[in-house]
Amino acid sequence: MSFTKIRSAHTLVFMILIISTTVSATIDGFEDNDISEWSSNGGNWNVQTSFVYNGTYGLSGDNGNNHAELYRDDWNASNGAVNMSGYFYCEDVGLGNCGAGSIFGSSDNYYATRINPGGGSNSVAVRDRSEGQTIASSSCGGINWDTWYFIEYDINLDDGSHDAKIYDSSMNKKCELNGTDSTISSGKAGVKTYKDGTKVD
Ligand SMILES: [Ca+2]
Ligand SMILES: [Ca+2]
Ligand SMILES: [Ca+2]
Repeated sequence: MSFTKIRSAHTLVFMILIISTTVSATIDGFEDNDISEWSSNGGNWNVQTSFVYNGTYGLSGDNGNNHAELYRDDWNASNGAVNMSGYFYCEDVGLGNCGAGSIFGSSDNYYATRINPGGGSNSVAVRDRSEGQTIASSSCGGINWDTWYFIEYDINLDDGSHDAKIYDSSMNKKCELNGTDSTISSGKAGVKTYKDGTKVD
């Protein structure tokens, strides 16, 4: 390989390192009893002690019959990988549906993967809010009320690929959803509720 080619290869590697970022959005468990590092788009978001997967504290999100989001201010990305994970739970409060899951984007233009115990075949889905588009969905072998699930949701903003894995609380993988889309170029990672009863830890 000529010196010029070696130098070009090095320049390319250097550019990839410079322009590609990774956001590791791992839910921290809320044990500091403080969500001041998060910003909400509607809804009621509270640290509480009644529905907890680990430790003393967990998060609850309610918004009547509507969607609401809670983004962490420092989980910001416009390229590279966004790796989100956490425990999610839907309390059965009698509204028929519930959405609890991970989200990336902005309040009116986002991707979300969520569990929805009342949602029939869409009990798990990856959705693009801006286009009303379902990128992938599955019954996932049944999603139950009042049960903790672990969601691992990875988006690559450079190629538009989505990979969502849903595990039961024993970390047995229930299903995996894959899809590709590239509509959204930037935003923040966070969590999502639909209706009432969403819990996160
Ligand atoms: Ca906790
Ligand atoms: Ca905190
Ligand atoms: Ca789209």
